[in-house]
Amino acid sequence: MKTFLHASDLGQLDLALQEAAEIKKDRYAFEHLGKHKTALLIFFNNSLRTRLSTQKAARNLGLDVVVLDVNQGAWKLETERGVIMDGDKSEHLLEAIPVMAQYCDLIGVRSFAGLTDRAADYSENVLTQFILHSGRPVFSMESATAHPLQAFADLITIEEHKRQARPKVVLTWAPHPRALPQAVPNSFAEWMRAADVDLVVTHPEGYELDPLFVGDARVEYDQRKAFENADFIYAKNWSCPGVTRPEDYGKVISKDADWTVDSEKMSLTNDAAFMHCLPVRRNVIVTDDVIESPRSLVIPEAANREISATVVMKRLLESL
Ligand code: AN0
Ligand code: CP
Repeated sequence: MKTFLHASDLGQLDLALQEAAEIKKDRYAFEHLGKHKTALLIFFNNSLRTRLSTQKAARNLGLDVVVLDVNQGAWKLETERGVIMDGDKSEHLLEAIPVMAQYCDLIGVRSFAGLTDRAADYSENVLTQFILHSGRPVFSMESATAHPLQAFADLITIEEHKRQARPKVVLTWAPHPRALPQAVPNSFAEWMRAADVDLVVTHPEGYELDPLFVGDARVEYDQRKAFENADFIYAKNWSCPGVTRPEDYGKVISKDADWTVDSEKMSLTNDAAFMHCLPVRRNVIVTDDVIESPRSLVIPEAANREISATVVMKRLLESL
């Protein structure tokens, strides 16, 4: 595996899940693979879980790790080719990427969507430049359209906690005061479609996800109806994907507090587990009692980020 962006990059998901279970039992089993090798983790945006879990995963594999916060201490980077660089940006990605590649063997990139130019975001402009110009295996640590390390961790968590062979998994939009990317729901939908689950997506009209990710998954606009008999409720806010109305791309078109996940709605489910990738705004996305309930999986889900990252970097190291 040379790049990690989509579920298909891992090949057969059941084998990847088996590998994850083995690594969880003995997370240092592949410590020899990273000897005298370095992972470079580049953050264009904030992170708590990805920053910590990916470093831990790299150490599990015996890798050295270098973390770069582009916005803290590096030169401001231009990402568009052809720009006259007489503004505040001192260096272009086209030089920075091959330079950074000199000092490492693997590269992880966090670079969120700008949420103004749909075509640029959906072409994965920044991640693609790393793939083209680094000559190194590159993995997304949440890029413009996808958060595959999160979706893989979510799948591992569902596999560990499911009570039936083919659980009903509901991806529900929830309100948020600020515009957030579509990366998490995109990847979650993509990975659930690739896995053996019954996926239902629920959101207000106008929040339709890109067909590239959501495919022909069932969409139910009535959130309460979607929750009926659910085994897993996966909450997330996302901004308008601009599928039905391109002019609304990246905007907050609803803040409807009736979409907050609360215990009354959870009571419609099949005693469903609650999931969220975190960070989460309490009493906006989900009420205190639901996130604190024994059916909340948010902490085990975050713990599995170390496991998903270990499997992914193991696969990348094996490709060197
Ligand atoms: C980001 C998002 O919604 O994509 C990161 C989630 C893992 N969330 C925020 O910016 C709050
Ligand atoms: N879930 C997740 O990716 O969290 P961070 O943004 O804190 O890394």
